[in-house]
Amino acid sequence: MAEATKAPAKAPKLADPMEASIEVSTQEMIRRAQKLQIETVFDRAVTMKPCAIGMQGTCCKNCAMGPCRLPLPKNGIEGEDTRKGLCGATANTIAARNFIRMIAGGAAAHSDHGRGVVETFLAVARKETKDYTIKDPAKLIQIAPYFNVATTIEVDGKTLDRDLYEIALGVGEAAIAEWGKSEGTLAYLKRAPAKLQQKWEEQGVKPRAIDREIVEIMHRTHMGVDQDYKNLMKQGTRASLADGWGGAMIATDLQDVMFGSPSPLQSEANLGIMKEDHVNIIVHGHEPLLSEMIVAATQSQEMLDYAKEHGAKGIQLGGICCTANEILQRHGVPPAGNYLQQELAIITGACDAMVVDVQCVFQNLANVAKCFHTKLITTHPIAKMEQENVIHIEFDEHYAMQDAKRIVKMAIENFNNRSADVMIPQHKAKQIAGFGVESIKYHLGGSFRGDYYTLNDNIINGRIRGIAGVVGCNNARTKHNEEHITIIKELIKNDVIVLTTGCSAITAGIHGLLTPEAAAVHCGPGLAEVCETVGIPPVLHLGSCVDNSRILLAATEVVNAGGLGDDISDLPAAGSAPEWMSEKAIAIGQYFVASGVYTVFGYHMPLEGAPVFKDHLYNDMEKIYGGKWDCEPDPIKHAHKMIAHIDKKRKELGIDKARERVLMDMADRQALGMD
Ligand code: BF8
Repeated sequence: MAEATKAPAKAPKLADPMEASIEVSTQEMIRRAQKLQIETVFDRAVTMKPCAIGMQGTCCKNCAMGPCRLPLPKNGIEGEDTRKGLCGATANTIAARNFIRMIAGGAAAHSDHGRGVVETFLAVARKETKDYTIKDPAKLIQIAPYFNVATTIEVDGKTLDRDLYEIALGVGEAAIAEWGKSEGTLAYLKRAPAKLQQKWEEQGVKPRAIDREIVEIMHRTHMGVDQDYKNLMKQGTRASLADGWGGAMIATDLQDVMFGSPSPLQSEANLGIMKEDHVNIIVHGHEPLLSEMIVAATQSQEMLDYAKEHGAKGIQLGGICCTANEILQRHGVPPAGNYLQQELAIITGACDAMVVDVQCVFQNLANVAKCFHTKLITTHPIAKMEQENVIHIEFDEHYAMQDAKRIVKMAIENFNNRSADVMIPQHKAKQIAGFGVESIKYHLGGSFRGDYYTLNDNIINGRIRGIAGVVGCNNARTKHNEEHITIIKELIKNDVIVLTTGCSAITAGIHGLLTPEAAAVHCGPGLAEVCETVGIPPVLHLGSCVDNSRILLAATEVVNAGGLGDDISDLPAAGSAPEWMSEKAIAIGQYFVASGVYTVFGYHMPLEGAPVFKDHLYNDMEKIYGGKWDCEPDPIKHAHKMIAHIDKKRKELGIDKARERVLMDMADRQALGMD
């Protein structure tokens, strides 16, 4: 082509920082990236639109006769739905296959993480590693009976405590069998309310072994196997329960046993936690096995001296995604950001090393790291990157501290190689994190009964209208953080206490909602009064995404404490994942639904192309398990759908009038100038 006729090179489309995020440091870093001509996920979201048929959930690529695409006709379907793939698969079959394959992906991710935790736990029990130990023996003793492991022994007619490491070995061996045992059902199902266990039994969805349920999804969704969306969903449900009440719950518990159960502690959140005059190490991903050691290494005198020798004032450790939540809840290490801020941490120019393990890690980190001095280090044998600038240091739990020190040293030695101007956004917020089933009991428990009685009492008397779990990711197709924050604020304004995990929890921290002081500013009068009395934030950080199991157990404690029905589905409670994006979110959503929780997702659900299957999830599920799916992208409407559900449950429990009385009392008191 002659030079003159060449079309002028088009400038790439760039994200508008103000449209991309509500969060100021994120906006600042997007602007800096664009100035430096470094592409981020926010720009890619502008240039690449999602596939319209995939969005509807009705593209089948499970065999080479396809991909078969079954979009919904523009004017909907009149009469019989005649759409089918080459094999005859209906839109319902295709959407259900795709949906439960997402569950398989999510359940596999959480559960494989859990398997790694159990393997390390076994190494501890067998005393093969000296770097980890048993930090919470009480939790070990608490969970042992579920695995049929005795915690005492009889000697000469006397009952004695059994050796902790013997108990640990028994628990570890029984726990690892949960992935592949050939008989029975998962041990932790017994922790659920009896009525819920009964429902699972009747439906035939009690998971047998974790791996088996995931493999069976892959089999059933293979070309030409299960062609009944209801039957496919049964398996999806079974695999999701194998995640929530299986792999994820075991991961949480054994992490607590090895690293300590969290209790409330103070920290900070956002990119502003990075320090120009410190060596900045960012750990990112999901597994706390290595990051626990990195925390210890960065606090060692040897490493601090080494950092000073290199001219740094100290070492600042920060986290991204759920690795951040793990080390936050146990050590107070501040998160530097959530999922969509991972590239931005490097764009500060001050990230001396980013250490990643598994899940939610952008491959583009390697391209961004190339523009700076940042060492990008992969550590897990199942998660490497093809780019040449990425360093792989494989982590071995038997040499955990040695590996951690090697990584920290590498970061320190990189401190003086900073190539670009450092620009760390000066925004961070204070937060209280580290809540769990036990600490909720402690803070909100009755002084006499020592259980969830006071929490229940406050729900029954209406000061707390209900409980919401707000969890999950960010998604570059929605405005970063906006849905999370709008929904959470609307809930607490309406006296709904919020339990949060994952990136939603990091978001709440960044926006200042994880402090007791937030109650007076954002809460309705009832919730504000409770928070003030017991000194807790209105939004409780319960950890990482595998720690959603804590929410299941907290809900069960509420049921057991009495007065609010006899199943999770009776509670004035609802779940939400406002900006979800990962397959893990779908697995979590389904185990919450199958545990009786009304669960609302934001953005969209890949179901629009299969209205009958969608109706199965949005309506039939409630008749079966008491929980159901919903989707609402508008955050205010989203929150009010949850509140309407909470109010419906209050009415069913006969406690709706109590709340009216509380509010009337409040108004009366205000009128009398008593408040
Ligand atoms: O597991 S919330 S973006 S980091 S998937 Fe990923 Fe989603 Fe964040 Fe934690 Ni959970």
